[in-house]
Amino acid sequence: MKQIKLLCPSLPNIPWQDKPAGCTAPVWRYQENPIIHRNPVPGVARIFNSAVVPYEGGFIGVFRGEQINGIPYLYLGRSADAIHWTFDPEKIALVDGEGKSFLPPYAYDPRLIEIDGVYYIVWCQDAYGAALGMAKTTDFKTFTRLENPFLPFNRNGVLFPRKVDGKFLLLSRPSDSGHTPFGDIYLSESRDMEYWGHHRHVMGKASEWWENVKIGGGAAPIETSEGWLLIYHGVTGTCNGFVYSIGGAILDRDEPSRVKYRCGNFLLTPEEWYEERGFTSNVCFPCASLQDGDTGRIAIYYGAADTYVALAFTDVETVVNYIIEHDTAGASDHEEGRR
Ligand code: BMA
Repeated sequence: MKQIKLLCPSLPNIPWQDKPAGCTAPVWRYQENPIIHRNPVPGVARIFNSAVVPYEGGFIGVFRGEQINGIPYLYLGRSADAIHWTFDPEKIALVDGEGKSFLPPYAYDPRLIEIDGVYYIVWCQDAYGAALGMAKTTDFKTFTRLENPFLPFNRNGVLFPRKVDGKFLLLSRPSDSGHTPFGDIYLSESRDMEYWGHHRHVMGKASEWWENVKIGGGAAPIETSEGWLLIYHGVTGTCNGFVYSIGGAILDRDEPSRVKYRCGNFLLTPEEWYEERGFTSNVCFPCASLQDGDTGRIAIYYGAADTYVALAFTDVETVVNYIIEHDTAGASDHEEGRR
Protein backbone atom coordinates (compact mmCIF):
# COMPACT_ATOMS: atom_id res chain seq x y z
CA MET A 1 0.00 0.00 0.00
CA LYS A 2 1.43 3.37 -1.06
CA GLN A 3 1.65 6.11 1.55
CA ILE A 4 -0.48 8.97 0.30
CA LYS A 5 -1.16 12.35 1.84
CA LEU A 6 -3.94 14.86 1.41
CA LEU A 7 -2.50 18.24 0.42
CA CYS A 8 -5.17 20.37 2.03
CA PRO A 9 -5.82 22.16 5.33
CA SER A 10 -6.82 20.34 8.48
CA LEU A 11 -10.52 20.01 9.30
CA PRO A 12 -10.72 18.46 12.77
CA ASN A 13 -14.53 18.67 12.87
CA ILE A 14 -15.03 16.71 9.62
CA PRO A 15 -18.03 14.37 9.98
CA TRP A 16 -16.78 10.81 10.37
CA GLN A 17 -17.61 7.20 11.10
CA ASP A 18 -15.00 4.43 11.08
CA LYS A 19 -15.17 1.75 8.43
CA PRO A 20 -17.54 -0.97 9.66
CA ALA A 21 -15.86 -4.24 10.65
CA GLY A 22 -15.78 -6.65 7.74
CA CYS A 23 -16.39 -3.94 5.11
CA THR A 24 -14.14 -4.48 2.10
CA ALA A 25 -15.48 -1.58 0.01
CA PRO A 26 -13.25 1.48 -0.48
CA VAL A 27 -16.10 3.86 0.49
CA TRP A 28 -18.61 3.24 3.26
CA ARG A 29 -21.94 4.91 3.97
CA TYR A 30 -22.93 6.98 6.99
CA GLN A 31 -25.09 4.67 9.11
CA GLU A 32 -27.79 7.31 9.67
CA ASN A 33 -28.26 8.13 5.97
CA PRO A 34 -30.00 9.94 4.45
CA ILE A 35 -29.00 13.16 6.20
CA ILE A 36 -31.62 15.31 4.44
CA HIS A 37 -35.16 13.96 4.01
CA ARG A 38 -38.17 14.94 1.91
CA ASN A 39 -39.97 18.28 2.39
CA PRO A 40 -37.05 19.91 4.22
CA VAL A 41 -38.30 23.50 3.71
CA PRO A 42 -41.83 24.82 3.13
CA GLY A 43 -42.32 24.89 -0.63
CA VAL A 44 -39.41 22.53 -1.31
CA ALA A 45 -40.23 18.87 -1.94
CA ARG A 46 -36.70 17.45 -2.09
CA ILE A 47 -33.11 18.52 -1.58
CA PHE A 48 -30.35 16.51 -3.30
CA ASN A 49 -27.20 16.96 -5.48
CA SER A 50 -25.75 19.68 -3.24
CA ALA A 51 -22.44 21.12 -2.11
CA VAL A 52 -20.95 22.06 1.26
CA VAL A 53 -17.78 23.77 2.53
CA PRO A 54 -16.28 24.59 5.94
CA TYR A 55 -17.18 28.14 6.99
CA GLU A 56 -16.54 30.19 10.14
CA GLY A 57 -15.87 27.11 12.29
CA GLY A 58 -18.97 25.29 11.03
CA PHE A 59 -20.28 24.48 7.58
CA ILE A 60 -22.30 26.16 4.87
CA GLY A 61 -23.74 24.77 1.68
CA VAL A 62 -25.58 25.52 -1.54
CA PHE A 63 -28.36 23.03 -2.06
CA ARG A 64 -30.49 21.95 -4.98
CA GLY A 65 -34.05 22.43 -3.76
CA GLU A 66 -36.75 20.94 -5.96
CA GLN A 67 -39.67 23.28 -5.36
CA ILE A 68 -43.16 21.79 -5.13
CA ASN A 69 -43.86 23.34 -8.55
CA GLY A 70 -41.13 21.05 -9.93
CA ILE A 71 -38.63 23.82 -10.66
CA PRO A 72 -35.18 23.35 -9.11
CA TYR A 73 -33.43 26.26 -7.47
CA LEU A 74 -30.51 27.05 -5.18
CA TYR A 75 -30.95 27.30 -1.41
CA LEU A 76 -28.48 28.16 1.33
CA GLY A 77 -28.03 25.86 4.33
CA ARG A 78 -25.94 25.97 7.48
CA SER A 79 -24.74 23.32 9.87
CA ALA A 80 -22.57 23.02 12.97
CA ASP A 81 -21.61 19.38 12.31
CA ALA A 82 -22.06 19.05 8.49
CA ILE A 83 -24.77 16.43 9.11
CA HIS A 84 -27.77 18.31 10.53
CA TRP A 85 -28.72 21.23 8.27
CA THR A 86 -31.04 24.21 8.50
CA PHE A 87 -32.07 25.98 5.33
CA ASP A 88 -33.01 29.52 4.45
CA PRO A 89 -36.67 29.43 3.41
CA GLU A 90 -36.05 31.70 0.41
CA LYS A 91 -34.08 30.90 -2.71
CA ILE A 92 -30.58 32.36 -2.97
CA ALA A 93 -31.01 35.88 -4.37
CA LEU A 94 -28.48 36.25 -7.16
CA VAL A 95 -27.57 39.68 -8.47
CA ASP A 96 -25.75 40.73 -11.60
CA GLY A 97 -22.66 42.94 -11.77
CA GLU A 98 -24.84 46.07 -11.37
CA GLY A 99 -26.60 44.70 -8.30
CA LYS A 100 -29.86 43.95 -10.13
CA SER A 101 -31.75 40.77 -9.31
CA PHE A 102 -30.86 37.83 -11.52
CA LEU A 103 -33.23 34.87 -11.54
CA PRO A 104 -32.56 32.18 -14.13
CA PRO A 105 -35.65 30.07 -15.00
CA TYR A 106 -34.13 27.13 -13.09
CA ALA A 107 -30.87 26.22 -11.37
CA TYR A 108 -29.64 22.80 -10.28
CA ASP A 109 -26.71 20.59 -9.24
CA PRO A 110 -24.59 23.34 -7.62
CA ARG A 111 -20.93 22.91 -6.77
CA LEU A 112 -19.40 25.27 -4.22
CA ILE A 113 -15.64 25.80 -4.23
CA GLU A 114 -13.45 28.20 -2.26
CA ILE A 115 -10.45 29.61 -4.11
CA ASP A 116 -8.25 32.16 -2.34
CA GLY A 117 -11.03 33.27 0.03
CA VAL A 118 -13.71 33.64 -2.66
CA TYR A 119 -16.56 31.12 -2.82
CA TYR A 120 -17.65 30.19 -6.33
CA ILE A 121 -20.90 28.44 -7.18
CA VAL A 122 -21.24 26.61 -10.48
CA TRP A 123 -24.60 25.12 -11.45
CA CYS A 124 -26.72 24.16 -14.42
CA GLN A 125 -29.30 26.69 -15.59
CA ASP A 126 -31.26 27.62 -18.67
CA ALA A 127 -29.36 29.92 -21.03
CA TYR A 128 -31.43 29.19 -24.14
CA GLY A 129 -30.60 25.57 -23.34
CA ALA A 130 -29.00 23.86 -20.36
CA ALA A 131 -25.70 25.60 -19.63
CA LEU A 132 -23.39 26.37 -16.72
CA GLY A 133 -24.15 29.36 -14.53
CA MET A 134 -21.60 30.84 -12.13
CA ALA A 135 -21.62 33.22 -9.19
CA LYS A 136 -19.27 34.30 -6.44
CA THR A 137 -19.64 35.40 -2.86
CA THR A 138 -17.35 36.25 0.01
CA ASP A 139 -19.97 36.58 2.75
CA PHE A 140 -22.88 34.31 1.69
CA LYS A 141 -25.09 37.41 1.68
CA THR A 142 -24.35 38.88 -1.74
CA PHE A 143 -24.11 36.41 -4.60
CA THR A 144 -22.90 38.05 -7.79
CA ARG A 145 -23.34 36.20 -11.02
CA LEU A 146 -20.40 35.84 -13.37
CA GLU A 147 -20.54 35.40 -17.11
CA ASN A 148 -21.68 31.93 -18.16
CA PRO A 149 -18.46 30.11 -19.03
CA PHE A 150 -19.73 28.07 -21.98
CA LEU A 151 -22.43 27.89 -24.63
CA PRO A 152 -25.25 25.38 -24.17
CA PHE A 153 -25.37 22.50 -23.83
CA ASN A 154 -23.11 21.83 -20.89
CA ARG A 155 -23.58 20.46 -17.37
CA ASN A 156 -21.55 19.33 -14.35
CA GLY A 157 -19.25 22.32 -13.90
CA VAL A 158 -16.57 21.60 -11.29
CA LEU A 159 -13.83 24.09 -10.37
CA PHE A 160 -10.43 23.03 -9.03
CA PRO A 161 -9.80 24.39 -5.51
CA ARG A 162 -6.69 26.31 -6.56
CA LYS A 163 -5.15 27.82 -9.65
CA VAL A 164 -2.70 25.58 -11.50
CA ASP A 165 0.11 27.40 -13.30
CA GLY A 166 -1.69 30.70 -12.63
CA LYS A 167 -4.98 29.61 -14.20
CA PHE A 168 -8.41 28.66 -12.87
CA LEU A 169 -9.43 25.18 -14.02
CA LEU A 170 -12.96 23.98 -14.68
CA LEU A 171 -14.19 20.50 -15.53
CA SER A 172 -17.40 20.28 -17.51
CA ARG A 173 -19.46 17.89 -19.57
CA PRO A 174 -20.66 19.12 -22.99
CA SER A 175 -24.00 17.49 -23.75
CA ASP A 176 -27.37 17.89 -25.45
CA SER A 177 -30.78 19.29 -24.59
CA GLY A 178 -32.36 16.08 -23.29
CA HIS A 179 -31.39 13.33 -20.92
CA THR A 180 -28.07 13.12 -22.76
CA PRO A 181 -27.16 9.59 -23.88
CA PHE A 182 -23.44 10.53 -24.12
CA GLY A 183 -20.87 12.65 -22.32
CA ASP A 184 -17.17 12.95 -21.52
CA ILE A 185 -15.34 15.12 -19.00
CA TYR A 186 -13.36 18.08 -20.40
CA LEU A 187 -10.98 20.57 -18.77
CA SER A 188 -10.90 24.29 -19.58
CA GLU A 189 -8.76 27.07 -18.18
CA SER A 190 -9.16 30.78 -17.54
CA ARG A 191 -6.99 33.60 -16.23
CA ASP A 192 -9.96 35.72 -15.12
CA MET A 193 -12.98 33.40 -14.57
CA GLU A 194 -14.58 35.00 -17.62
CA TYR A 195 -12.85 33.78 -20.78
CA TRP A 196 -12.36 30.03 -20.90
CA GLY A 197 -10.24 28.15 -23.40
CA HIS A 198 -7.40 25.69 -23.92
CA HIS A 199 -10.06 22.96 -23.76
CA ARG A 200 -8.75 19.45 -23.18
CA HIS A 201 -10.44 16.07 -23.09
CA VAL A 202 -9.89 14.40 -19.72
CA MET A 203 -11.77 11.11 -19.94
CA GLY A 204 -14.76 9.52 -21.59
CA LYS A 205 -17.21 6.74 -20.88
CA ALA A 206 -15.58 3.34 -20.45
CA SER A 207 -16.38 -0.27 -21.14
CA GLU A 208 -17.16 -1.14 -17.51
CA TRP A 209 -20.93 -1.58 -17.13
CA TRP A 210 -21.46 1.22 -14.61
CA GLU A 211 -19.95 3.99 -16.78
CA ASN A 212 -20.64 2.75 -20.29
CA VAL A 213 -23.15 5.50 -21.28
CA LYS A 214 -21.70 8.78 -19.94
CA ILE A 215 -19.70 10.31 -17.11
CA GLY A 216 -19.58 13.72 -15.42
CA GLY A 217 -17.57 15.57 -12.80
CA GLY A 218 -18.67 15.30 -9.18
CA ALA A 219 -16.88 16.82 -6.21
CA ALA A 220 -14.14 19.41 -6.63
CA PRO A 221 -10.86 17.56 -7.26
CA ILE A 222 -9.02 16.76 -4.02
CA GLU A 223 -5.28 17.43 -4.03
CA THR A 224 -3.17 14.46 -2.89
CA SER A 225 0.51 13.56 -3.10
CA GLU A 226 -0.39 11.14 -5.94
CA GLY A 227 -2.37 13.67 -7.99
CA TRP A 228 -5.88 15.16 -8.06
CA LEU A 229 -8.42 12.70 -6.73
CA LEU A 230 -11.51 13.07 -8.89
CA ILE A 231 -14.75 11.66 -7.53
CA TYR A 232 -17.19 11.59 -10.44
CA HIS A 233 -20.40 9.93 -11.61
CA GLY A 234 -20.68 7.16 -14.17
CA VAL A 235 -23.92 6.15 -15.86
CA THR A 236 -25.23 2.94 -17.38
CA GLY A 237 -28.55 2.28 -19.11
CA THR A 238 -31.11 -0.37 -18.18
CA CYS A 239 -34.68 -1.25 -19.26
CA ASN A 240 -35.76 1.01 -16.37
CA GLY A 241 -33.56 3.96 -17.23
CA PHE A 242 -30.14 5.24 -16.19
CA VAL A 243 -28.22 4.06 -13.10
CA TYR A 244 -25.76 6.56 -11.57
CA SER A 245 -22.73 5.24 -9.64
CA ILE A 246 -19.74 6.98 -8.08
CA GLY A 247 -16.33 6.48 -9.69
CA GLY A 248 -12.77 7.59 -8.90
CA ALA A 249 -9.72 8.67 -10.90
CA ILE A 250 -6.37 10.34 -10.24
CA LEU A 251 -5.39 13.24 -12.48
CA ASP A 252 -1.84 14.51 -12.93
CA ARG A 253 -1.17 17.37 -10.51
CA ASP A 254 0.50 19.68 -13.07
CA GLU A 255 -1.37 18.59 -16.20
CA PRO A 256 -4.78 17.49 -14.92
CA SER A 257 -6.12 16.60 -18.39
CA ARG A 258 -3.86 13.54 -18.10
CA VAL A 259 -5.47 10.71 -16.16
CA LYS A 260 -2.85 8.73 -14.20
CA TYR A 261 -5.20 6.06 -12.85
CA ARG A 262 -8.84 5.32 -13.36
CA CYS A 263 -10.72 2.82 -11.25
CA GLY A 264 -12.42 0.07 -13.27
CA ASN A 265 -14.71 -0.68 -10.32
CA PHE A 266 -17.27 1.81 -9.04
CA LEU A 267 -16.56 3.26 -5.60
CA LEU A 268 -20.25 3.22 -4.67
CA THR A 269 -23.35 2.11 -6.58
CA PRO A 270 -27.05 2.25 -5.61
CA GLU A 271 -27.76 -0.48 -3.06
CA GLU A 272 -29.58 1.14 -0.16
CA TRP A 273 -33.30 2.00 -0.11
CA TYR A 274 -32.65 5.74 -0.29
CA GLU A 275 -30.50 5.26 -3.42
CA GLU A 276 -32.76 2.74 -5.14
CA ARG A 277 -36.12 4.30 -4.33
CA GLY A 278 -37.20 7.89 -4.83
CA PHE A 279 -38.15 10.41 -7.48
CA THR A 280 -35.54 8.88 -9.81
CA SER A 281 -34.50 5.38 -8.79
CA ASN A 282 -30.90 4.22 -8.69
CA VAL A 283 -28.99 7.48 -8.48
CA CYS A 284 -25.85 8.24 -6.47
CA PHE A 285 -24.73 11.70 -7.64
CA PRO A 286 -21.68 13.19 -5.83
CA CYS A 287 -21.35 16.99 -5.76
CA ALA A 288 -19.00 17.73 -2.86
CA SER A 289 -16.53 16.41 -0.33
CA LEU A 290 -14.86 17.56 2.87
CA GLN A 291 -11.35 16.46 3.76
CA ASP A 292 -9.03 16.66 6.73
CA GLY A 293 -5.38 17.12 5.80
CA ASP A 294 -4.23 15.82 9.21
CA THR A 295 -5.95 12.43 9.23
CA GLY A 296 -6.57 11.85 5.51
CA ARG A 297 -10.31 11.49 6.13
CA ILE A 298 -12.71 12.29 3.30
CA ALA A 299 -16.50 12.75 3.57
CA ILE A 300 -18.41 12.54 0.28
CA TYR A 301 -21.81 14.23 -0.17
CA TYR A 302 -24.06 12.72 -2.80
CA GLY A 303 -27.61 13.07 -3.98
CA ALA A 304 -29.58 9.82 -3.62
CA ALA A 305 -32.44 8.95 -5.99
CA ASP A 306 -32.99 12.67 -6.79
CA THR A 307 -34.69 12.81 -3.38
CA TYR A 308 -32.18 12.83 -0.49
CA VAL A 309 -28.69 13.92 0.47
CA ALA A 310 -26.48 11.10 1.74
CA LEU A 311 -22.98 10.94 3.15
CA ALA A 312 -20.19 8.40 2.69
CA PHE A 313 -16.66 8.14 4.01
CA THR A 314 -13.24 7.02 2.93
CA ASP A 315 -9.65 7.96 3.64
CA VAL A 316 -7.07 9.06 1.15
CA GLU A 317 -4.83 5.98 1.42
CA THR A 318 -7.72 3.54 1.10
CA VAL A 319 -9.37 5.21 -1.87
CA VAL A 320 -6.24 6.16 -3.83
CA ASN A 321 -4.69 2.72 -3.39
CA TYR A 322 -7.99 1.10 -4.43
CA ILE A 323 -8.03 3.24 -7.59
CA ILE A 324 -4.41 2.32 -8.36
CA GLU A 325 -5.03 -1.41 -7.74
CA HIS A 326 -8.06 -1.41 -10.06
CA ASP A 327 -6.58 0.92 -12.67
CA THR A 328 -7.99 0.57 -16.19
CA ALA A 329 -6.82 3.91 -17.63
CA GLY A 330 -6.02 3.62 -21.34
CA ALA A 331 -4.19 5.68 -23.94
CA SER A 332 -6.97 8.26 -24.37
CA ASP A 333 -7.00 8.79 -20.59
CA HIS A 334 -3.23 9.22 -20.31
CA GLU A 335 -2.85 11.64 -23.21
CA GLU A 336 -3.06 15.42 -22.98
CA GLY A 337 -6.52 15.42 -24.57
CA ARG A 338 -5.82 17.84 -27.41
CA ARG A 339 -6.46 16.92 -31.03
C1 BMA B 1 -28.87 14.14 -14.53
C2 BMA B 1 -29.00 15.43 -13.76
C3 BMA B 1 -28.99 15.17 -12.25
C4 BMA B 1 -29.85 14.00 -11.85
C5 BMA B 1 -29.61 12.81 -12.75
C6 BMA B 1 -30.50 11.63 -12.44
O1 BMA B 1 -29.09 14.35 -15.89
O2 BMA B 1 -30.18 16.05 -14.11
O3 BMA B 1 -29.47 16.31 -11.61
O4 BMA B 1 -29.56 13.65 -10.54
O5 BMA B 1 -29.79 13.19 -14.10
O6 BMA B 1 -31.85 11.94 -12.66
